[in-house]
Amino acid sequence: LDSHSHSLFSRSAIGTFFQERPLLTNPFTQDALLRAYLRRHLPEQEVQRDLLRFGERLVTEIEALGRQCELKPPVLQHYDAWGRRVDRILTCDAWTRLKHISAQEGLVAAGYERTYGEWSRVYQMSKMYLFAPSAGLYTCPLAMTDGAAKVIESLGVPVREAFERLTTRDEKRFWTSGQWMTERRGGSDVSSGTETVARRQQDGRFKLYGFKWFTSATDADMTLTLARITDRSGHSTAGSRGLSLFMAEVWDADGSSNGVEVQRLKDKLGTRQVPTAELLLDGMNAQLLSEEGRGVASIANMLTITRIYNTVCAAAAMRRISHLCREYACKRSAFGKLLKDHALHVQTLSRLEVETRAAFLLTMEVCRLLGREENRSASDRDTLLLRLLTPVAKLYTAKQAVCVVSEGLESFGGQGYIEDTGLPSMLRDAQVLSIWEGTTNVLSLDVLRSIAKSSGSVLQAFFVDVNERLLAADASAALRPAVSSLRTSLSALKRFAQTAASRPAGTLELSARDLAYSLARIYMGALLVDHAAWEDATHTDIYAALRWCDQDLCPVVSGDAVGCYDPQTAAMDTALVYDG
Ligand code: UCC
Ligand code: FAD
Repeated sequence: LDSHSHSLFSRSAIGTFFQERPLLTNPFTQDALLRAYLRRHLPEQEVQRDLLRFGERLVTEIEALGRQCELKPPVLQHYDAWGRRVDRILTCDAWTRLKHISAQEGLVAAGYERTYGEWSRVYQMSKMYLFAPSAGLYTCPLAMTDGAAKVIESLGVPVREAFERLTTRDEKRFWTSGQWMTERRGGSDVSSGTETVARRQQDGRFKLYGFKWFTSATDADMTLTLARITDRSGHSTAGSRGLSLFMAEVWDADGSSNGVEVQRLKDKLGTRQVPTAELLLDGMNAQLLSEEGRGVASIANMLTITRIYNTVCAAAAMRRISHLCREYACKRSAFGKLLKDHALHVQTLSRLEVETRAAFLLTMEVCRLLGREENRSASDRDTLLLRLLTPVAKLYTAKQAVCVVSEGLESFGGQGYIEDTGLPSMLRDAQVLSIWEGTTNVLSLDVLRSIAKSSGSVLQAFFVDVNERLLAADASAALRPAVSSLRTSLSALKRFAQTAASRPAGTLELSARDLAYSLARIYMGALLVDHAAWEDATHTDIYAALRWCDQDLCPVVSGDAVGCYDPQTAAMDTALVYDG
C-alpha cells in the first residue's frame, strides 16, 4: 500500500541536479587590471576605499535595481482618466532610485569637483565603469547630463542653476539632461537633416517647432537641442551654418510638458530600460546657448563626453561578461571536468580577456587625456590625441563589445540564450553602442575630419606618442615580439599616411574605417606594452600584450595592398552589393 500511495501522490521526479548559477561578486576586487592601473596612476587610499565600498553596493543593491529596469520598462500615458492629453512617461521605482544613487555617489559630480586634479576623470570613469553593467542603462542619462554640463561649462553661458543641478550630489536637486539631435531625415547628417526651427520671442527667448525622431531618457529634466533660427519672414539658413544650440527644460513645474508632445515610445531591440521617444516640439520654450549658426561646433563637447561614456560602457560590458564567464567555468562541468579545466574553453575566455584589457586601457587613456585637458595640464600633444582618440575609441570598443558579449553568451551554452538569466539583455544592449553617438562609418569620417582640421598634427602626435611608449619598453626582452610588430605596423601606417594625400579622390574615404581600426589596434597595443613594461607588471600583462600584437595591427595597409581603396573598387563594390 505504501509504495502504491507513493507513486500516486509524489511529484514527478525532476532530478536532483541543479546547475549553480554564475555569481556576481564585488567587481572592483575581481578586476585585476583596474586595480593595477589605479595602483600605478592614482594610488590614493581614499579612491581604493570608495571603489571597494561602491563595488559592494553594486552587488547588494544596484544590480537588482538595474534588473528591475529591464523587467519593468517605461510606458507612455497619453491621457489622464478624464481624457486630457498628459504625455507622461512612467518609469519604474528602480529607475528613480538609480537617479538618486547616481547623485549620491557623485557619478557626474566627481568629474566637476576635480578632487584628484588631472586624474579626476579617471576616478569618475573608474566608478562609472563599475556601475555601468549593473545600472540598467542609467549610464545613458548620465552621459548626456555630463555632456550638457561640459557644454555649459565650456561655453561659459550664464545658466548657473542648470550647471549646478547637473553636477550636484544632492539627489533632490539633481537634474538629468537629454540630447536631441536626430530628426527623421538624418541622425548622422544632422546638418541637412534638422528641420526644427526656432522663433525669436519678444523677451529674447525662443520657441522651437519641429520633430525629434530619437530622444533617449526623455524623462530628463532638461535638454540640449539644435534648431534653425528663422528671420522675420520665416526664412532660415540651410546646412551646418544655420544650426544653433538651445537649452530647454522639458517639464514645467506642475509636471506638464514645455510644449512637447510625446508621439510614442520606441519599440527597441535593447536599451528597453530607457524611455526613447519621438517628440513633436510645438512651441517649446528654449534659451539660445551658442552663437547663432555655431550649433554643431558647440554641441561637439557633448559628443566628446557621450562618446567617452559609450567607450567606458563598452569596456565595462566586456569586463562584466568576462567576469561572469570565468566564474561559471568554475561551476559547470562537461565531459567529466569543469569548464575551467578544458584548455580550449579557457583559450576562448583568454581571448575575450585580451580584448577587454585592450579596451580598458584605451578607455582609461582617453579619460586621462580628458582630465588633463580640464585640469589645464594638457600638452598640445595631449589635446591632439584626445581629439583623435575619442572617435577611435568609441567606434572600436563598440564593435569589440558586441563580439565579446556574443562570444561570452556562448560560454554559458544554452543558458546564455535564456532571458531570465539576465544574460541576453547584455547582447541587446551592446548592439546599440555602435549605432548611437555616431555610427562606425560616421566616426571613421570624424577621424578623417580631425586629421584634416589639424593639418595632420593629430597623426604626428599619434606617431610620436606610440614611438615613445615603445622606446620605454625596449629594455624588456619578453615584450620584444610585440614591440617589433608594433614598430613594423607603425612604419607601414606612416608610409600609408604620407602617400594618402596624393592619392585619387575618394581613396581616403574608402580607407576611413580601416584607418580608424589601425589607429585603434596600434594604440591599444602600445598601451598594453606600456602597461606590461611597468615595473610592477605581471607575466599575464606581458602575455596579454603579446597576444594582442599577434593580430593584423594595421588593416589599412593590408587593405591597400589588395587594392581595396582604388577608385574602381567603389564601382565593383556597388556591382557586388546590387548583383542581380
Ligand atoms: O545618439 C544620441 C544619444 C544616445 C543616448 C546617449 C548614450 C550615451 C552613451 C551611454 C552608453 C551606455 S545623440 C545623437 C548623436 N548624434 C551623433 O553623434 C551625430 C553623428 N554625426 C556626426 O557626428 C557628424 O559628423 C556631424 C553631425 C558632427 C557633422 O556635422 P557637419 O555640420 O557636417 O560637420 P562639419 O561642418 O564638418 O563641422 C561643423 C563644426 C566644425 O567646426 P568649425 O566650424 O569650427 O570648423 C567641426 O570641426 O563642428 C566641428 N566638429 C567637431 N568638433 C564636428 N565634429 C566634431 C567633433 N567630433 N569634435 C569636435
Ligand atoms: P543614418 O544616418 O541614416 O545612417 C544609416 C547608415 O548609413 C549607417 O550605417 C551609417 O553608418 C551609414 N552612413 C551615413 N552616412 C554615411 C557616410 N557619409 N559614409 C558612410 N556611411 C554613412 N539621437 C538623438 O539625437 N538623441 C537620442 O537620445 C538618441 N537616442 C537613441 C537611442 C537609440 C536606442 C537609438 C538606436 C538611436 C538613438 N538616437 C538618438 C539616434 C542615433 O544617434 C542615430 O540613429 C544615429 O546617429 C544614426 O543616424 P540615423 O539613424 O539617421 O542613420
